[in-house]
Amino acid sequence: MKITSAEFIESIYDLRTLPSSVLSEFVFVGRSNVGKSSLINKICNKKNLAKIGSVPGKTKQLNYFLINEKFYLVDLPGYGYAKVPEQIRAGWRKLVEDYISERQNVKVVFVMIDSRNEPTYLDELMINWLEYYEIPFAIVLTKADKISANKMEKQIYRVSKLVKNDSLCIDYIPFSIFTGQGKNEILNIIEEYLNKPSQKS
Ligand SMILES: Nc1nc2c(ncn2[C@@H]2O[C@H](COP(=O)(O)OP(=O)(O)O)[C@@H](O)[C@H]2O)c(=O)[nH]1
Ligand SMILES: [Mg+2]
Repeated sequence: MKITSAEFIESIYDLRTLPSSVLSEFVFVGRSNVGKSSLINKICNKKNLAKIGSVPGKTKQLNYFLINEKFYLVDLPGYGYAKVPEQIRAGWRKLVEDYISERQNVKVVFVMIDSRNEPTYLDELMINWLEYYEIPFAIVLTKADKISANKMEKQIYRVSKLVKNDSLCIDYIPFSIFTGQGKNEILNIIEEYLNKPSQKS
């Protein structure tokens, strides 16, 4: 799969205003600062498509990017930032769970976890939701350039313990914007799932 065109379409604050669900969606989720925007820019070969390092925890919209005029990448709001008040966090949970449970055209969710950090309760909750709603997912271990291969293996083992339904977990993908590691794996998954029927349809 080669990405030949990528454009920002819109930010969604209310699920009632989502674009029509004709096109497939590939979704990126993870805590604030995990590297979601950086990954989207990297796989699209565009420096400023998604904004890097904007105030963590404050972005509660879903960002839609149209790729090759054929499918969407969806950047879900980040979660688990310590300073976010409980009320906002509850809003996040509702928005994300409603999206995950109701959206018909989601093909794969990429759950992003920092290679260096212990997975959080919200990472686990996310994986539980995906298993409950039977949505295929892949786990991306971000900032792989910051740790050794040995530590990465340990991190994958640690993260794998959150997964109960191995048949839904497509892969564990170490990823780095600096080395490009993991980029082809992600593009291959998108290519493979693009024309598969969604679990819910
Ligand atoms: N070393 C390293 N830093 C990264 C990588 N990806 C993202 N970052 C940095 O992590 C910070 C947060 O990235 P961002 O993409 O804004 O995260 P988001 O909040 O999940 O969208 C920024 O300072 C990035 O430069 C990576 O692969 N390696
Ligand atoms: Mg971001």
